[in-house]
Amino acid sequence: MPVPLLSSLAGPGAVDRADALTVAGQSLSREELLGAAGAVASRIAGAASVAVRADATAATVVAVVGGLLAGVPVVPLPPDAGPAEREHILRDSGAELVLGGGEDADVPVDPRERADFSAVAEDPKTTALILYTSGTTGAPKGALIPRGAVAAGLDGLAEAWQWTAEDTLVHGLPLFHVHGLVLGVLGALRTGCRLVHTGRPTPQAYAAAGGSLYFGVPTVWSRVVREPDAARELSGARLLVSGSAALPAPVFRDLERLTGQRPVERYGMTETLITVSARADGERLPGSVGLPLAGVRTRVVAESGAEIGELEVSGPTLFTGYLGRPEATAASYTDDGWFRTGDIAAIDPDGSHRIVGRASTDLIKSGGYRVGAGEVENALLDHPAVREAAVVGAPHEDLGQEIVAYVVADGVSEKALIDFVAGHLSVHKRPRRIRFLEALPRNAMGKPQKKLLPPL
Ligand code: MLC
Ligand code: AMP
Repeated sequence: MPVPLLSSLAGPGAVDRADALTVAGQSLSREELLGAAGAVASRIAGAASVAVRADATAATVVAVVGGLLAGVPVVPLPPDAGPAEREHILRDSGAELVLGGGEDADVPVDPRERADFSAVAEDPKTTALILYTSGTTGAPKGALIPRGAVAAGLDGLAEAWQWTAEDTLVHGLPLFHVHGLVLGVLGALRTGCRLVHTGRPTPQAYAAAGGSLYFGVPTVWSRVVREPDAARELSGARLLVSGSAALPAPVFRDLERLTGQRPVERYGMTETLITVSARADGERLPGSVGLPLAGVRTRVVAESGAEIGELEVSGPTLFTGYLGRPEATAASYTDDGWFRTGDIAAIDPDGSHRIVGRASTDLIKSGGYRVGAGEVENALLDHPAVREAAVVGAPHEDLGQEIVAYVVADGVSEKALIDFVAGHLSVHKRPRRIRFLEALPRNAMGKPQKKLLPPL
């Protein structure tokens, strides 16, 4: 029985090919994917949730689809997560098993296996994915993403981008976040288009892949335009899509100059999936993320007289809450039921949206990854030599923001502290630079004053 969420996988009329899906060089047809996922589903059926070691491999796609077939919520684990982050995610989610292609997995996943599995009846309210995402303080929270939100979000994007089975989607993004996993894998499986995952999102790999639809975070696009020969190879594509952080206007213009086409920018969050996007048949302007997707409503709550304010959203793509954190869930909604994004935005008279910043400086976006300052500060404080720590995002040409830590510490090197965080959390959460101080600036109450930190 086809799974409605993945309607193109085995439904009547689904067109198959040997390389329907290629991840880091390994290809599978849809039938092979369904068979291998069936073998996973039969092993995990009945589990409350399962974790998947989400490296960029075909095994990860098989494991995630296996979870969807079995109706078991999937918790993607960043493959480079250090012990602190991994243990937190496993304990907090209660995942009973870890699936993966490697030997350390409880349930080994082999894309060559085949088994029939009768998919569970589809209920749009049940959780498809539990995605761990950082807040300003503390450890990451598990956002519960229902099947219906994934389906609605992908259908909204398919309509806005004229995304069909005729497309070949190319990207090389990580498979543990909304961008790479929900859009970049489940989007291909729902629309029925061919998927080429390049392993890493390098300009050369994008140039060689010959796709019609390309996804990237701004750091990927700024690296592409720095390789003009690679960029020109994308001229024949139908749509170049940027998201997960603001696309700098110079990168937008360089992409247009080198490829002859304007990129499509879209906006979203783990908790809301993608809510706003430029359209394939609409205007594409630097700094604009376009219009709400079908069924999504947006509003900007501004102080009187101001044009910009916090963006709030509602609609069918929203999460159902943070796992085990009813207070945090309640705090993320207004009294009248709108989700507070924490992003500062403006809506122009023609309805197009501009994202102009974030309400809190303690949520950092580096290379498109969302990193909470508090989580990195806590990791630094776990080092025996560190007495105080304050973490900020500093503007950075390649990464958008780079993670910078100010620490008060005795006898420890910058490199040792960077490696310590890279080893405890995920590698991308490591500070890129450390500045040693005698003391952190504090107010009369003893609270650190990040605004008073010295320039780098
Ligand atoms: C470096 N490395 C280290 C290290 N320093 N390893 C251990 N210890 C250290 N101290 C290794 C890394 O493991 C990696 O290895 C290599 O060095 C390069 O790492 P890096 O320098 O951190 O990578 P970088 O080039 O900075 O990555 C750029 C990037 C990446 C763009 C490829 O940031 C990226 O993939 N971003 C995508 C984030 C994303 O998908 N966000 C979506 C969130 S969803 P190796 O072996 O791996 O090369 C969302 C919703 C929405 O936002 O709207 O989409
Ligand atoms: P995450 O939860 O990792 O998906 O990160 C969500 C955040 O990414 C949003 O709250 C925004 O701050 C940011 N973001 C995503 N897309 C865009 C975009 N196109 N422009 C600016 N910021 C974006």
